[in-house]
Amino acid sequence: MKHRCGTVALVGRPNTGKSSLLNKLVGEKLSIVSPRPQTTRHLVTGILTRPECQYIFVDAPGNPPQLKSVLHKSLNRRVGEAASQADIVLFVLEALRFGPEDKAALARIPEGQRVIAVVNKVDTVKRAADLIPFLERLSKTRDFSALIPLSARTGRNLPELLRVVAEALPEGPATYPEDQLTDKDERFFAAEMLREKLFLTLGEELPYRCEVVIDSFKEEGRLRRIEASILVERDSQKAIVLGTGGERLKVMATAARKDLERLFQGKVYLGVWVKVRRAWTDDARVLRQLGYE
Ligand SMILES: Nc1nc2c(ncn2[C@@H]2O[C@H](COP(=O)(O)OP(=O)(O)OP(=O)(O)O)[C@@H](O)[C@H]2O)c(=O)[nH]1
Ligand SMILES: [Mg+2]
Repeated sequence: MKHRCGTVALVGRPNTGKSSLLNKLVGEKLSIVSPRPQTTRHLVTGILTRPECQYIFVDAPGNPPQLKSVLHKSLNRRVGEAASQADIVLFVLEALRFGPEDKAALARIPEGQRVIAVVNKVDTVKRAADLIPFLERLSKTRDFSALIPLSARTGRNLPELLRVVAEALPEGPATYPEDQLTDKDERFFAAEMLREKLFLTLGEELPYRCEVVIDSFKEEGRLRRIEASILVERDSQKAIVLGTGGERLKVMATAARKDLERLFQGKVYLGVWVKVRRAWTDDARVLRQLGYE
């Protein structure tokens, strides 16, 4: 059998489980996950190397349902790029749910691109018989290469997905060394793990008003010394992120540090500040500094 290698983009409306799926496929928590929509803001690459195939998965942000800010427009553009550049696209949706936001996300995948419908969260389906008519209706909405019901949570049917994807990838040697998991650097993960805690801890709109920047990242022997800032848009938001006596920030920073120690397999010092940066989600200059185009 010939060796295969290629890129596989994960797209879909927010909250369908794209990041969870990427993590489960590569066996490492690379992409942050939360119960809230629009958690992912970057293209996160996760590489799975098998003897016969190297899969380069690219987890994309969920297509924002409304383009309310410069940030949203930038995210949407990135999803489009990821979808058009990939060898194959996984359109991720939730079992028994195919609504207007899913349709809009599907419509943004360029015509002619090969698409597999990944029907995630089948562990939530109570009556298995309901799935068949759903898959039938779904199959009429686009010429999918395959429809695969699975669960990123339990791992059910993931081997089938890998088999079908491998068949669709071009023949060729591996692009990355076999032990490489991602193309993102440690700074990126430091910012993301902290941002995840904001999504898991803060209520309402606040996580969407926050961004994390890494001010410095130093390796001192086996210790990684990281200084980070959380950007918010208003003083009142800063007070909420800090919590009484800075207690909330401390809990979030500790949780992020533990994730990073696991990921980096070494000791981490994580110092975090909160700074007010007005209207950063609409400030093209600030967004560029943050790594969005
Ligand atoms: N029951 C169940 N829940 C799942 C499954 N996969 C993901 N979830 C949950 O769905 C929620 C959203 O998961 P994410 O992986 O962050 O979804 P996403 O598509 O990356 O979301 P965005 O980045 O916002 O577009 C989280 O609460 C996950 O735990 C699954 O297979 N079964
Ligand atoms: Mg995500």
